[in-house]
Amino acid sequence: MNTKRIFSRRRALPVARLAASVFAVALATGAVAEVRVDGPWARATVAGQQASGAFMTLTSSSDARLVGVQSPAAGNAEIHEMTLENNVMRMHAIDSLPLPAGKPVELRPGGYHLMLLELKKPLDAGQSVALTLTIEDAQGKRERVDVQAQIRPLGGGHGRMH
Ligand SMILES: [Cu+2]
Repeated sequence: MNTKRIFSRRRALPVARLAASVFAVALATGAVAEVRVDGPWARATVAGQQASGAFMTLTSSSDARLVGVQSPAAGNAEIHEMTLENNVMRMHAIDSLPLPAGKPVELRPGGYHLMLLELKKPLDAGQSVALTLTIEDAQGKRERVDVQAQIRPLGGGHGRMH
């Protein structure tokens, strides 16, 4: 993930082996999935509200998975899915969200979403909130994608939990 750190750890290697490892890193970098992020937004909160949802459409150029999310605005953030249990919509944290090659995956109210928890201050409509997504490709290589999500007002009545 952090190539600088890898290089410094391997600085003691003989030159020939170092060159080989640089080549391997370059190949791996070429294989990293490119992920397009469309329409990122987060739901505004009122004072005292500890959690909110963030939504967007993710399209990866190759098979990959969303494996994590972080935000400086939140003490904790998770990937959530909604399921219907006995006619009640419930949300669960999931470890990863598959991003099949070329297929747009929609995160939206009532479906998959990013859950921002332990909010440090209210999310005010009209501003934006920074998110960092961690994407893992089919080879297990991870990359980070920075996203600015527009904060939109609370909708009337629909999906108040998010
Ligand atoms: Cu949630």
